[in-house]
Amino acid sequence: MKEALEQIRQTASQLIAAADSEKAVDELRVRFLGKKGELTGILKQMGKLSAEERPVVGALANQVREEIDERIRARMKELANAALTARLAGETIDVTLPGKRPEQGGLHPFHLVLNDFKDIFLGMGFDVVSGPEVELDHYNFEMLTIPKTHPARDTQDTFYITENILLRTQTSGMQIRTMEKRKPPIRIIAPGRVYRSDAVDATHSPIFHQIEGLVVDEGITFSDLKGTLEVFIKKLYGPDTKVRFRPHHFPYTEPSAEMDMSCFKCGGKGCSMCKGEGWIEILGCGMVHPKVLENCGIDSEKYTGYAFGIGLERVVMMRYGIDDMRLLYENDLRFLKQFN
Ligand code: 2NM
Repeated sequence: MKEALEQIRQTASQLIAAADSEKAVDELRVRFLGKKGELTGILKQMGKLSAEERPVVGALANQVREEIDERIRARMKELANAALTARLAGETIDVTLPGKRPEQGGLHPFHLVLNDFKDIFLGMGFDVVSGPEVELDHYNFEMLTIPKTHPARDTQDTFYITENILLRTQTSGMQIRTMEKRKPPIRIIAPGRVYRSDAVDATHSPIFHQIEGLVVDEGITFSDLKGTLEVFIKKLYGPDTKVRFRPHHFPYTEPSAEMDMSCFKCGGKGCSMCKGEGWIEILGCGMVHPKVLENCGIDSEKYTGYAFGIGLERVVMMRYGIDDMRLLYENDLRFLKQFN
């Protein structure tokens, strides 16, 4: 029996050392130490031994069991370590590989131009104001003395939500609110999205952007209007740019004018950009009608003011040579990425 135990000890230690997976080691545990295992088989025959032999063989059997158990644990640990080492080697990260550059957004051409507008007017002491796109008829039309019969109120042009609520067709509601709230001197620009029921084509969109300005103080004259807007255009297009004013009509200004600038492409000689004219129409302006001032509680005997409105789309398109307005709204990244 002692020889049988020695035999088990030897076989087990050889097989355990040679086992190359945790599964194989576990199988050996069952084979040698399990309930129906080889060692248990020997112990079951202990009854046949004499009273002297029994404790000796029993002690040896325990020793062999402990030794096999110890070898199995050690081999298990070895295999687990080897597996971990292999896994870590496989998962090594090469920190010298180039990274993926994160996609970076940029400003829409509208904002590039709007930021220039803001910088120029802030530099001349103007504030920037903003307000609701869903506007009351009262602020969009009535306070500006636009009569109910005026073509601008035609439902063909204006998106009405109810009889008295509409999508603003200009930002003038903000000029009116400012005049109601603040005392002169007032110097503001109001940039924003405006709406008119136009069919979409290369130069029209039912949603577009306008920047309107307003100055009200004692002694403001048409010369102030001309000087300020000339400085503005020269800052935007360069010091050699010339301007001219043509008489026009707006219901809320008197007198009213349109301002042209010398063509930025040909300098005034005439080209395809200015259709041979040498001049490009750029904005509308005028002296705020005394009735508009009075509507807002401003004494029109003491104060005068001027106002102007300029479309953002045309300025953006001219600056970047964009020939179709729809490109500005489609948000195609291939288009937008050219500006940053
Ligand atoms: C324009 C042209 C001329 C204008 C007038 C006013 C207000 F509220 F002060 F009366 N805001 N904007 C104005 C004047 C707008 O856009 C082409």
